[in-house]
Order: sequence, then structure tokens, then C-alpha cells
Amino acid sequence: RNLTVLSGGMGGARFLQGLLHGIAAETLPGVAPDAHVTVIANNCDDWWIHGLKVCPDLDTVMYTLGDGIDLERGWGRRAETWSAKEELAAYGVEPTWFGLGDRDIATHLVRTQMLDAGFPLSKVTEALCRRWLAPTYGDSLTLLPMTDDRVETHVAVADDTSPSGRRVVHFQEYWVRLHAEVPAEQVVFVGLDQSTPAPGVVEAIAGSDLVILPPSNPVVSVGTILGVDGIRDAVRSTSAQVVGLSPIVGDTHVRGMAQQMLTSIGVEVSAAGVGLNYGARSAGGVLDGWLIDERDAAQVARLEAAGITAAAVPLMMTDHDATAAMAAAAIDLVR
Ligand code: GDP
Ligand code: FO1
Ligand code: CA
Repeated sequence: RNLTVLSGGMGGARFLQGLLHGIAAETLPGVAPDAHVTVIANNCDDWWIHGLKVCPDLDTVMYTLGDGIDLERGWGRRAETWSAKEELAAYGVEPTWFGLGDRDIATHLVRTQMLDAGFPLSKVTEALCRRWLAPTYGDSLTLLPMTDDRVETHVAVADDTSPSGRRVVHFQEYWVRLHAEVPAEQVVFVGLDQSTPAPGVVEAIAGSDLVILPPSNPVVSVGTILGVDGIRDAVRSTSAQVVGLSPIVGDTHVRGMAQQMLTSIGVEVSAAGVGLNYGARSAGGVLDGWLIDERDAAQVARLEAAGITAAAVPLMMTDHDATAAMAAAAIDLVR
């Protein structure tokens, strides 16, 4: 059995931990322990900083599943030190608000050198995963970037000092420096509409028995992955069932900035709002099934009326067992 997951950073990575836990413990209906999982990770958070290419969502998934993540922060390396960051600050080099840890920098050095040597991001990712994933998962887990092309999310925010009244910042500046505290007047996905899927992405979706949209950000994580035309087409046309889990619980995100992002694109901030925005595959969308939290159970009827099979179960990823139970419920929904 082949499973494909379209993942952002922390939400996607946590879900994947639970999914892999469920596969190993054989608690997922119809999924054997030798199932193969392909993760297609968002690249629109990526940026160049201090001459280095940084891919936060790819690295969050890689470090989390490879047991190298800092569990408290949810990003970057465990047992990190920050000497390089302090030295850069001592030179007065901007930006000082974005932190690259010493251990993490090694990853970005390897990546940037390989890109400079002409390797595509997908090959670079394969090389990095040989350290982080292959020893534990062998061939049963593949992590792919969504695209080898340069794509970046930028956010327009109000700025009185600018003649246009606004200023456009990289998504990392909006999130890390501005803490997503000011409204996102517009979200722009630079390069996304010209981008093409990385090698293996379309093949994985087409050859899947199930495609899962984890509770990742529907705009700047899953939304951007589906923003690659070739990926959206593959999800629309696969013979696999496509099931998603809501990142919105009780009309707000569990963590992160999904609420700000949904508001900026005019989508109702609710479990049903997000599901209806993805849309039923039978009506030109991407979903066969949509799992929402038990406290949003009253929204099931709206989803089913739109042709999306829906159910309400606990959707808080409190530990691996709870998350594996969410994965099991999602699989059950579309079996
Ligand atoms: P990011 O790239 O680090 O922002 O991570 P993702 O895009 O993969 O996931 C972020 C989303 O995960 C946010 O919109 C959260 O609402 C959602 N999320 C985080 N924890 C939970 C949880 O326990 N349950 C649910 N349902 N959603 C969660
Ligand atoms: N998040 C922060 O809040 N502050 C940082 O300084 C920071 C640095 C950083 C470096 C590498 C990396 O892979 C992720 C990093 N993150 C940092 C997390 C990242 O900004 C976001 O959480 C994601 O892009 C949202 O998915
Ligand atoms: Ca992200």
C-alpha cells in the first residue's frame, strides 16, 4: 500500500509521526507494516539568507522524522548552539531576527553547495535524507520537495511610510519578525504558477492508494503545494481516495497563523470553511473526505451537502497514539 502526504512544517511533521507510529503498530485500517509513505513538502517558506538556501518545512519534516528536531521549538536542531548567529549580529549583519543555529547551518551549507554545483533541490533533499531518514525507514519513506523551482510566499502589509501604503515582506519576515500580528493584506506566491512538480511527485500521487492532506496550513502549506498546477491535476485525477484533516478546530487554528492567512484570501475560518475551500473532487475540488474535530460536529452536514464525506472525531495531536487514531479515522472515512 502506498500513502502520499502533502505536508507543511510542524503540523504536517507531527501528523506524520503519528501516521508512521500507526503503521508500525498496525493500528491503521487496511495498512500493512510494509506500507510506503511519500511526503511531498511545501517549499514556499523557503528563502535565501546569509547566502544560504533554507527550506524550513522540508527540514522540519526531515529533522522531526529523523529524531533530530528541537522538540520545544518545533523547528531546527536539538542541542543547538548559536555562535554563528551571535557573530553575525556582532558584525551588524541583517537580518538579526532570523536564527540559524550552528548545527542547522551545516544542513544549509550542504544544500547550498549542492545547488551551486548544479544539483536540483530534489537531489539535494535525497542526499540529506540519506543521513536523517534512510537509517530508520530504509526505502519505506520518501521525502520530496514539491518543486525544484524557486517559489516563495510574500505577504503585503500596511506601511504608512510607503507611497503605496503597503510593503511586501517575505513570509518569514511576516511570521518571525512581525509575528503575524498585522493583517496580511495580500498573500503572493512568487513563482508558483510557473512551477512544475519535482521528479517523483506526480508519479507518487498517481501510484498512491490514498492521498492525505494532514492538518497543515491550508493556505501557505497545502495551498501552495496544490498551487503547483501539475500537483493539483495529479490529485484531481488519481484513482486514490483523497482525505484531509482540519487544521482549524473550534473556528481557530491550533497554532501558527492559518487564521490570518485564511482571512487574507477571504475563506471562512472554520473546519467546514477550509474543507469547502478545498472542495469536493466530484465538483472540481481535491477532497473525497474531510475529517473535522468533534466540537465542530455540527458542520458535517454542510460538508456532506457539498459532496464531501465528513466525520467529527478528536483532532488534537496530543501524542503519537492520539495522532495515529486521527490517521486511522481519516483512512476509515474514505475506505
Ligand atoms: P507550519 O509549516 O510549521 O506552519 O506547519 P503546517 O502548515 O504543517 O501546520 C500548521 C497547522 O497545523 C496550523 O494551521 C495548526 O492549526 C495545525 N495544527 C497544529 N497542531 C494541531 C493539532 O493538534 N490538531 C489540528 N487539528 N491541527 C493542528
Ligand atoms: N522560526 C522562528 O520563529 N524564529 C527563527 O529564528 C526561525 C529560524 C528558522 C531557521 C530554520 C528553519 O528551518 C526554521 C526556522 N524557523 C524560525 C521556523 C520557521 O520560520 C517557520 O516556523 C516556518 O517557516 C513556518 O512553517
Ligand atoms: Ca510552513
